[in-house]
Amino acid sequence: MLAGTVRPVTNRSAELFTRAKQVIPGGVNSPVRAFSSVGGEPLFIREASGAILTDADGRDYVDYVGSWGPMILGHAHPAVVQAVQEAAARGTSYGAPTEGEVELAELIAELVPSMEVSRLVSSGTEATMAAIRLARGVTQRDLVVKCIGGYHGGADYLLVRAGSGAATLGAPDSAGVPSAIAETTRLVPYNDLEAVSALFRDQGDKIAAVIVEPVAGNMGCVPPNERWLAGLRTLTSDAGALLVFDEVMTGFRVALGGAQERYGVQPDLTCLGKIVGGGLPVGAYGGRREIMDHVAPVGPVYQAGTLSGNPLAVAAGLTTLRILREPGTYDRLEAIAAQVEDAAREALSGASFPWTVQRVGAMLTVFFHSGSESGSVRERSGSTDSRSVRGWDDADRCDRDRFARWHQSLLAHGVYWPPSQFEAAFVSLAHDGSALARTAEAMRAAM
Ligand code: KE4
Repeated sequence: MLAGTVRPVTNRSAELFTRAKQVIPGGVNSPVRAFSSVGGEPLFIREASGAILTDADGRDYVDYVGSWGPMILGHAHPAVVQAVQEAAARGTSYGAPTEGEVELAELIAELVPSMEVSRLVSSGTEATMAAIRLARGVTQRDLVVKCIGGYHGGADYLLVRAGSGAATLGAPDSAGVPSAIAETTRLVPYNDLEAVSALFRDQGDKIAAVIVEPVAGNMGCVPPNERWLAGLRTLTSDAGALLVFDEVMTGFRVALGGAQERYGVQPDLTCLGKIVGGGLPVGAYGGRREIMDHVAPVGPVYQAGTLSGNPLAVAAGLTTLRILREPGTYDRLEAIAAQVEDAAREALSGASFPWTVQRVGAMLTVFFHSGSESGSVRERSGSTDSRSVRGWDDADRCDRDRFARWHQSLLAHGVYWPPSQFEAAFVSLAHDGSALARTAEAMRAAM
């Protein structure tokens, strides 16, 4: 049913939220879902298909959260649903190796050649935790470098000046992280190669790894400037530190081979999540054999997981990646995402307030801020934007209240945009003409 259709005034989401807050912290199982930075209360979702979510009251929305990235094929893709159903009928978990895990590791190595050897885990957080432990084990060094506004999941030493939900809540440093742990983390601004270079001059022999989102998505979508990734590659190689690409969000999203394919820079380790599980819990980390042979049971770096390589999750991930590697897929995805960007730019073109739209492939953010003079190149058109959001300092100057009002208006007009200025919106292959038309109309109405 189209958004805004007159229906009995029920508010099942509100009723469920009231109940949820009695038994779940903040009523949600992940903070950013709480809508706390955009006002109002979260919608409880009953079902989804293609690009459309249906809430507990039966209202439909064009979905740009996409489960925060995994649903690149669209929701309830028939082939994925069938694969999961067939896997479930054979048992849901064995705690023993399966053929599917071998096939998925082989496919990951084919699509992301730097991941010659990989280990499956159950979330992006586990993948980044394991990658950092591995880098520390391989280098026998302790320090980890991350970007201000970078988000890599919930590991203590990575929840320092974090983005995503931490930034959304205005709590980039989590309580409960011992100072001794936080002190092993060094912070640099995203896209600031001089800052990283100075850090390496000063402490390079103590740095185990640099972990970076090759396209930042957790301060909003911030592309790497032209020197950033190659510069990090050189600095880490020269210092004997490992370069870790956190491609949990960018993997299979900005290109079939992820950001490392798009920008032509190979890391030592890559972390995957989201799309690799097709909407079920899968993460992965991997790299060259000489590094991965340090992982137990081959080497001394321990990492384990009861549900790692779960057969249902592997079935969903395998099916998803096999569909994504079909010829022409990313051309279609680029065309769809470009239409979403164009709709936003057209709707905002007459705005009296500063704004900028930044997109890389099928992830984008509308920033309610003019950005900074940077001369950066806009990913899609190749034209030079006189202003852009280059890192956290720029993103942090966004008008959060204006974003909140814009988000609320989109929601009222049937478009479900990520409920945070510091998140990326995700486009799927299922965002068809009807969804795009509804999106353009809602964006015009939001002005
Ligand atoms: P998970 O543990 O949530 O599967 O992955 C953590 C993670 C690691 N690295 C990157 C680049 C990520 O974006 C994430 C998780 N992304 C957020 C949204 N930006 C997940 C949404 C949430 O926290 O509810």
